[in-house]
Amino acid sequence: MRAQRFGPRLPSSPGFWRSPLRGPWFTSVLGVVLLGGITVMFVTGLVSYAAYNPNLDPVNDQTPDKGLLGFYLFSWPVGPVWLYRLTQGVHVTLGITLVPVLLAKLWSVVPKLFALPPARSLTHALERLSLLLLVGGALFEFVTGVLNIQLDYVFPGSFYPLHFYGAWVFFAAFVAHAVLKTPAAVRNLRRMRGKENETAKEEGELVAPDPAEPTVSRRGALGLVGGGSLLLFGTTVGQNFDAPLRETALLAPHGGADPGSGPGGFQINKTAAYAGIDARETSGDAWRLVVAGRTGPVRLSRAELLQLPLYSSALPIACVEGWSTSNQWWRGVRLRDLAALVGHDDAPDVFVESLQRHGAFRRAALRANQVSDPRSLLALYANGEDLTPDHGYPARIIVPAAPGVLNTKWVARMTFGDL
Ligand SMILES: Nc1nc2c(c(=O)[nH]1)N[C@H]1C(S)=C(S)[C@@H](COP(=O)(O)O)O[C@H]1N2
Ligand SMILES: [Mo]
Repeated sequence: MRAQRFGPRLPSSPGFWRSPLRGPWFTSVLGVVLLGGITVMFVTGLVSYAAYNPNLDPVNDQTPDKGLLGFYLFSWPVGPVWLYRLTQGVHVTLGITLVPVLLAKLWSVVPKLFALPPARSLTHALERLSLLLLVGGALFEFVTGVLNIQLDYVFPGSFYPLHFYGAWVFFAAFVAHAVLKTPAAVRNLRRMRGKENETAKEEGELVAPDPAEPTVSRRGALGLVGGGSLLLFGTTVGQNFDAPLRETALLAPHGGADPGSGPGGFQINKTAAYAGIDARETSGDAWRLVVAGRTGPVRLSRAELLQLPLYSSALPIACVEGWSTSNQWWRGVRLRDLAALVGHDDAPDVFVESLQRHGAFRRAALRANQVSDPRSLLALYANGEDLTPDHGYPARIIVPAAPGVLNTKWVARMTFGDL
């Protein structure tokens, strides 16, 4: 009998989709949350890309063909010191928190993906094409982002271009979609306000023509989605802080290394063992820092570096993967003093290389504004003691407000100027 009323139960037939939850109100609430959330994701994502100094070719730039898409790039500032900690903490924490909302939103409109005929008109065809880019783009951005923070760079090196170009494709479709749909979403929410109860009648193509018995109210379903988001938030946000708060970040990858509780007791990204750093290369006899510039190169042992004026800075480490530490006390030689040592009285850009022979982050370039800042150090101590091997002994870079990836560990060579 049903088959007669609604035709065969294929996903393309409206009768196939029977959940009584689907309807303009449910979709509109989720849509409005995503409109705000994803806009913040896009802005903090672009900002994160700028923070890498991608115009310092070729070391930092993972997307050399970005062309016009790099129009907005600016020199990342050196303060406030927690700047990247904030922007990237928001990007990653919010991204994880929005996962249930995104999934619920996709679920709420899934009948539309199967609707036939594929296109009723040119406008309709364009709208569906933009929907495909929107849904595909959203899934692509969330999946690549989550894989990157959870599985430690499944696509080494290629994550940046994938996530960056994906973001632009997705956001173009998102803007088109938001412009087309926001008026209807606002109308739906206004119309349903107050009236939203189990008996409120909704109309529209999302509403199932042959609904099943409800097992949960729409508000209940929204509560479930919100509860899921809250749970993800609560088990993620702790990674923006040191122990013991960090222990609450059950979903954050904890890596292989426990940093312990001493002066080196803050999060470790790659250990010395992982990076292939041998204690023999970092010993007092073997290790020399090579500093090149207008004059030089100069070779300095750690003992000779300790003879130079030493300064302290309280700075955090903030990783692109979304975790960060609170301020640590670093002590070492100012980068601008090292620049002056090789003939640069006005600090220029610098190219930093580590002892590490393989791996994406063994070298990085810093901008003149980062080199000249008095808080930027080639650190020799952390929290009053020698750097630990895992935090970059004998010497590492530490720069205010910058992404962790620019804070090269186990530094072997610094080349000032002419990047
Ligand atoms: N040589 C080298 N330096 C490096 C890395 C690396 O893999 N190799 N990782 C970078 C990244 S991505 C981060 S977030 C910080 C982390 O520093 P930490 O391990 O001392 O917390 O180191 C940076 N410096
Ligand atoms: Mo990082």
